[in-house]
Amino acid sequence: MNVLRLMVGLTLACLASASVGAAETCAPVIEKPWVRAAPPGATTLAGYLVLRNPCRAAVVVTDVESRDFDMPMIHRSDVVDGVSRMRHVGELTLAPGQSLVFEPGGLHLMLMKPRRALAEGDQAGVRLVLADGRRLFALFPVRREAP
Ligand SMILES: [Cu+2]
Repeated sequence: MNVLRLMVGLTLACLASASVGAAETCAPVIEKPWVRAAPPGATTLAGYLVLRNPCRAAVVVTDVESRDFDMPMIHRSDVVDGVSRMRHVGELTLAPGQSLVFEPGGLHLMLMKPRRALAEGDQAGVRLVLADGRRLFALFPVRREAP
């Protein structure tokens, strides 16, 4: 009887910790990553992706890091009075279930100062930094057109 009770208790404890663990490890997903191919010697490339948050909690993206660029940033393009301009984006919040599309003419990764030549077919390593300290890594293939 006591053994049975102990086992039931342990099982419940395991279930509880498993569900807490799942909530903590749920992470947004980088989908369709790519970097637009640029002429040799280009000092800036642009990266695109879809960032999907399948979690039950909102997530905040605060920065971007890359082993292949000295100065990666998150930018947003918009048109003001007929003039296109880019602004640095500080923080991006994704509600539960929300997807953010990084695409030409809108939100994009501005990848400045490449550390190596990146030709079509190469892959750049890029990480998005979350407010809670986690990093989302993806390989961004260099392509001429969107996948
Ligand atoms: Cu830009």
